[in-house]
Amino acid sequence: MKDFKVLLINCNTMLDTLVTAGIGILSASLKNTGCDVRLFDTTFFRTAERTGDEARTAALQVKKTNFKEFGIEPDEGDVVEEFVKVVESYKPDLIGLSCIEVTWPLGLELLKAVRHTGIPTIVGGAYATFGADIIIRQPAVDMVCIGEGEQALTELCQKMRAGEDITAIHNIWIKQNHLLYTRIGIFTTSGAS
Ligand code: B12
Repeated sequence: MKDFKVLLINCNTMLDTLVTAGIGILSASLKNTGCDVRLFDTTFFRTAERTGDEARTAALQVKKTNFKEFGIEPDEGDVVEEFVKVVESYKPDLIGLSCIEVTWPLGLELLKAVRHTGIPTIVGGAYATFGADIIIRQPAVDMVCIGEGEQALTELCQKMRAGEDITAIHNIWIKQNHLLYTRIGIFTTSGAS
């Protein structure tokens, strides 16, 4: 499946430097099935007034950390512009956004910025799992993954690549032609597109 390209987005809060387990598992699973995978990571872009650690320091949760001492400073590039450049040069077959509720607004901004390309999008993670109905309403979102994603995403990619039906994959809600396909039924998406 090397000819099937997936761009994963680690939509992270600024300078929270832990790589999420979810992204790692998804990337490994996709690579095991032969997909070409790239990661766009928002961690090192200046996407907020203060870092997660600064917020936690203010809340007396952690001791102050000086990232500069470790040679870590936010990238000065604009996160949305850089993302558009990556999408336009890599030309993925699928864009997979991983986010939590606090990073969803940024993730949505990224997806909106590349909607003109027509590349299918899927959103997963803790927020997608319990806020799927909110996320799927966005015109820039085609699919939502509810719960574990490794099997769902690999099956989705295999089926997309083979041109097969993708409307009945476990854990995935999919919007197609104004209909929403879920495991519990098919719904009309009036108001969404
Ligand atoms: C470990 C953890 C942390 C760690 C490490 C975070 C990290 N970056 O790795 C620390 C302590 C640093 C942390 C910090 C925070 N956390 Co936290 N954390 C967790 C915890 C306990 C487990 C997450 C995890 O690794 N799960 C295991 C992986 C394998 O599962 P996963 O991430 O869900 O991914 C799977 C699926 O969701 C899906 N999936 C994920 N992404 C995608 C993308 C696509 C395209 C697809 C198809 C599928 C998919 O497939 C994956 C594999 O099956 C969860 C609670 C929970 N039980 O999930 C809270 C949780 C995610 N954290 C939460 C919060 C709020 C935070 C903080 C904002 C707290 C704070 N105020 O500082 C910060 C944010 C930091 C950040 N930038 O992410 C909330 C998010 C709630 C929400 N509304 O979205 C949770 C759900 C806890 C809760 N119940 O409130 N956290």
